Amino acid sequence: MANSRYEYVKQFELSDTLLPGCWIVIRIDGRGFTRYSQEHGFAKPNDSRALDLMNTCALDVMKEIPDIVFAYGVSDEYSFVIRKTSTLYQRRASKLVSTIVSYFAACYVMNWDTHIRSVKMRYPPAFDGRAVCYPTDEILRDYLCWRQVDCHINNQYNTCFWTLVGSGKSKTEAQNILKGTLSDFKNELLFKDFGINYNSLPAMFRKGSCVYRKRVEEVVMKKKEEKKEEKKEEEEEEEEEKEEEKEGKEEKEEEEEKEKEKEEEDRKGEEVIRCKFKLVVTHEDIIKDKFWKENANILKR
Ligand code: DGT
Ligand code: MG
Ligand code: MG
Ligand code: MG
Ligand code: MG
Repeated sequence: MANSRYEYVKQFELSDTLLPGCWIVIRIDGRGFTRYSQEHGFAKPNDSRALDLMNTCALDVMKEIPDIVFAYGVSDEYSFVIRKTSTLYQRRASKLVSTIVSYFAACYVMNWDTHIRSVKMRYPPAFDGRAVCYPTDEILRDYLCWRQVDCHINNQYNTCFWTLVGSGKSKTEAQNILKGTLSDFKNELLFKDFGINYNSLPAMFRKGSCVYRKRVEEVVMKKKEEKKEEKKEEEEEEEEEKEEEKEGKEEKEEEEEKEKEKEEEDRKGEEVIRCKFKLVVTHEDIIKDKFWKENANILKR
């Protein structure tokens, strides 16, 4: 097909290819969710239904885009980590961001009713998105630490703030009480004045949410059909050998006996251990080495 005289306009499309060999993080964030949360009566400071909804959307995104190896969510945001060697959309930032952010928003609408049953969605949600490259595993981990520390700081502050407000303090009074205070003070305030042990609050609120493929070992019964296939192959091989050797009658009897044994085994089936990678949502510490040692497969990709 001949090019039209208008094709030259393509030159105006500038490249936004992300650096090769780097981790790509796409972070999305709810637009105006301060208002969105209010309008839909989300519990303060954390609404389990709203957070579960975010997690379901993140799972949907990860099922759709297998190059995402890890996701971390807190509040109205989610960070999606795309593997270093991915060539998805030729690593074009605008393609990656727009695909993930629009799919996430669509899932948010689709999944609303199953999570937030009692409230009708009043207006469509929107999310912004950005892409950032991180050149090393260490810096990627520091990025995720940054988000989890942020989760902790905000959650601790917000828990204190809304507990004070709930106890009758005005918002200004609550703000003044918490101004410039350290973590220990806040924990003590919660414990001494309100009997709340911060560490016993739900892990989802304190740690945020991680989505990744976890290696799990499963004991399964190997199917008869599969076994039969294997046996068939074995038998065929044996037969070939035997034909070459041209055996006598005695060996034929042996053969028949073996066959009987095999049939017996087929009936019983066989227990085998299989490794699977199962998509999970967890609320755990991703700052310490422990998580990355236990889930070494995540950064290997
Ligand atoms: P933005 O992102 O610049 O468009 O503005 P916002 O309003 O989305 O602000 P952002 O993203 O910095 O902060 C998230 C807001 O969403 C914050 O005001 C708290 C609210 N939010 C997030 N999760 C919950 C929740 O579970 N319950 C309630 N009540 N509010 C939440
Ligand atoms: Mg924002
Ligand atoms: Mg927001
Ligand atoms: Mg936010
Ligand atoms: Mg198209």
